[in-house]
Amino acid sequence: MINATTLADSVRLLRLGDRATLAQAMTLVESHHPRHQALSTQLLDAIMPFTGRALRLGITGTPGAGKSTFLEVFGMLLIRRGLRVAVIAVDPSSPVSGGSILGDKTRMTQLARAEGAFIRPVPSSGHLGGASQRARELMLLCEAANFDVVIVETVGVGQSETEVAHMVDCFISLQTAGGGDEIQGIKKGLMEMADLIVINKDDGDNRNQVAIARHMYESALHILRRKYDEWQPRVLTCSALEKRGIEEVWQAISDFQTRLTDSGRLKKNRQLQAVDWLQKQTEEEALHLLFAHADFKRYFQQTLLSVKKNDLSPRAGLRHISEFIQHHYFE
Ligand SMILES: Nc1nc2c(ncn2[C@@H]2O[C@H](COP(=O)(O)OP(=O)(O)OP(=O)(O)O)[C@@H](O)[C@H]2O)c(=O)[nH]1
Ligand SMILES: [Mg+2]
Repeated sequence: MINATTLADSVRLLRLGDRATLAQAMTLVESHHPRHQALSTQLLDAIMPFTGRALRLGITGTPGAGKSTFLEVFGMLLIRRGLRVAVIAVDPSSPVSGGSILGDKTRMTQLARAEGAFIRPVPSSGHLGGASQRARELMLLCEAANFDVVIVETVGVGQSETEVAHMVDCFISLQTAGGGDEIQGIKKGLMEMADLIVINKDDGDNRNQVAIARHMYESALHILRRKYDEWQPRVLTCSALEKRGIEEVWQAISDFQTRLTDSGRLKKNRQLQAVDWLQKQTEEEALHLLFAHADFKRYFQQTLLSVKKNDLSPRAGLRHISEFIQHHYFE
């Protein structure tokens, strides 16, 4: 475990790309223990100058869309090109996807063993938000450890998807076709977040369905307002199983990166993301501090009860709580 005396050494090892140190650093940053907070902050401060060099990718898809299979093939393609690849899998143990960590061990075997790769599951910490917020810091650690491409993977449910979209440069939605999947996929919010839509399982009897889905996604994209003037999101198809279409996905990502780097958008996005992160964390922290006061918590619970019993309107309840906060903490 990293401690105050070994911190400098750990940072040095981390920068050399030592994977054991990276894993230890992640454990420290993930820790909720009050004793680890100061050290964790120190570590993140120390690595800050060495972050920002990697390409940050996000990938989302419903359970079973083929994320693990795709990342295995895609990751190995990057490795063969001499790039170091880190995968941060947010919330793979959620009840929805059910036990995928085991699945990943069997599906990302090659990548898991590759010299230049690092795979890290981020277990759901009770509420989805927590896990994906931490993922941002894990991503920075990977950058300091000299990874060229950092991929944050998330299951396509709930807010974790939005949060991941807001911590990466390029956000990829991995889809499947048939059985109404494309209707599911054309959820407005997701379509507007995605920079690339990749329809997987373009093989066997499925190919016709994939062609139809591709057309639907393309039509939908043309109706929607673009996220960036300089980039029209693309729809690609691939078969992770048969290892086809994967190069084309990498090519599209590279085009995206070039386009947004040239326009200066990539840099601007990262600045905005950092500020947004601080804003959200501050709000969370403020709430946390407030509820840490036993007297506030008690008053809050009492007010809830009064509202429940109809003794108080919700509006009046809010005013009482607000006055309590004003009176106790700001006067
Ligand atoms: N036919 C076909 N099957 C695929 C393809 N890619 C993945 N699969 C299969 O789809 C199933 C789910 O694949 P995974 O890679 O585990 O999917 P996932 O998105 O990681 O799923 P979760 O981890 O549960 O969210 C497996 O049985 C894969 O073999 C593909 O390109 N073609
Ligand atoms: Mg998986």
